[in-house]
Amino acid sequence: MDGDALFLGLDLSTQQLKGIVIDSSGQILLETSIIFDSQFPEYQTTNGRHINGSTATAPVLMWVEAIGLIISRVHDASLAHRIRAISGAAQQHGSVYWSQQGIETIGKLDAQRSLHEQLAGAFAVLDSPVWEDSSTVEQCRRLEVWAGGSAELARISGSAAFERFTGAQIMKIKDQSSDTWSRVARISLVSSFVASILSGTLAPIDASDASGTNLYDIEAKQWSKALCNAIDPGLLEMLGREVTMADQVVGTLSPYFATKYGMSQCSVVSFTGDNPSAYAGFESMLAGADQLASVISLGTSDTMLSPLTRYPYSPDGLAMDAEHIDGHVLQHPTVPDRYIAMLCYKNGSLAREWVRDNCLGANTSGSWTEFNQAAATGPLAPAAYGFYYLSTEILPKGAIGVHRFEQTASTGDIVCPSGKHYKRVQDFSTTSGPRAILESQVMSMRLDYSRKSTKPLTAAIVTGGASVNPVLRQVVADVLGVPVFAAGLQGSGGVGTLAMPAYGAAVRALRYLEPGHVLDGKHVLEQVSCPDFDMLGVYSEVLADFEFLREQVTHKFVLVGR
Ligand code: XUL
Repeated sequence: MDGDALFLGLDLSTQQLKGIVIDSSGQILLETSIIFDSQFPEYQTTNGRHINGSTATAPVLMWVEAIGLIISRVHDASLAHRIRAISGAAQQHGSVYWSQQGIETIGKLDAQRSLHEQLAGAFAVLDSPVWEDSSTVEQCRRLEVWAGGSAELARISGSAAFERFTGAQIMKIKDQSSDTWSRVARISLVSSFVASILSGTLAPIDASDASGTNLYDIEAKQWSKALCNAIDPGLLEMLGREVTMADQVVGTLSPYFATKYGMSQCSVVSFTGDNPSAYAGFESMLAGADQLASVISLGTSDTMLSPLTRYPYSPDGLAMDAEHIDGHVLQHPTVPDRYIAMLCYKNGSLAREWVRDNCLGANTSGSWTEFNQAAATGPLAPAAYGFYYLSTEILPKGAIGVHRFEQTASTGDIVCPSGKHYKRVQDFSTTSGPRAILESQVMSMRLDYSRKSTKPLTAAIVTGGASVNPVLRQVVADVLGVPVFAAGLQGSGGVGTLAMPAYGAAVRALRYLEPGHVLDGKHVLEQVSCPDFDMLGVYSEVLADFEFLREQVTHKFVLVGR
């Protein structure tokens, strides 16, 4: 391989666009981030999006500006001319609505003018629905009726109807305005939208990210014609009939970027969702780890990704528990006959931050150090449990509000399966908030994993911004009862620092040009926590009570805030 060759991986997440440039040994030459709120105050986003009740959107032109800016940063670092392939990741489920003018414009952009100025009229919808949106309850119900029920929709698409999934988002756009809908020429996911801007042509959606739409027939490996047609007879064409895999090329860099930044018309390899990109990234770095470990990503949302070697909902697959179809099954991004079980929790880092800011008591500065000091105690369970659903939760579906329970002698009005009594409290009597949120978040993962997979968990690899928190890592080890690993690069300042959706994408770009290329062992997978089996014993004993209490706060829309 050309020793000069470099590879760019991007990740357009909720709050930022990240770019990582690697060489062919996997070393990082540049890591740069554009934080939407601070870089583009004119779009007035909070944490990268606009929240209006249950509606969550992001300005598509802000994303366009960010794409231009990140490539200019690679250029400013004098690396752009050496890039041979680009791939990327993006938040799952969000949708971008192209106008006919947009399709015509992206291939013939003028390198003298800015991207967003030329693409101002390129979108029929300027505020793209994003994964945090939960305003499509009604559309979800219709989709399930069309599919023949929620279990049947899960069998087809890997998931029951979820508010944030793209199918329901598209239905809402159509329901809201026939005028807007008439101007929609094509629809991209956020991942294929970024690939489209870079390649100057409408990039196909990849199968793994298509699994987050409720419209993709995972076993048939094509869009469900019946579901797409039920929404609109033109929808199949709007989505682009063909889907691709995340290791396939979807185009070459558009002349706009090549001319403006002195780049070669290098390959653009398919973009995919952030979770599948991270998952595939770990697999390619750590041969065989996929068969052993689940990947737990601790970020704006927390996700747990576990390997599946067969599609669980096929008639010859595992019996589907119709009561527990809350999680998701995704097509593996690069291996056609493999799948991923995904559990997604919306109230991840933002909820942890809320507890840090609100639950440490007076005379504290609200720092992570103080949060960790308060959290680094032994198990709080069974003495108390805390559920912090600041925005409508995905898992358990529809849960909202802050709910705290404390054990009482025998006077509490809630009697759990173990016979222990609990009462709801407005606030804990001590500063238990930090410990309670970490425990309850990870106990939820343990509970939901047991409903999704028959395989015992053997190890967890943690990634994402919050995965550097040692107390959280230890809670993961103790509640799940498995060793916890984090990945990094030698000399990069420690494990747990690898931004995997973007890094995984850079590796896919590298591997596209040199299939089977083995990264030369500079990666480290280090055990960062070891389970304490006494603590594990406590959590195992209280799991049924935890499940019972979580049931109490699901679909009960009471906000017990501070
Ligand atoms: C996954 C999900 C989130 C987003 C975050 O289903 O909705 O994890 O992908 O970017």
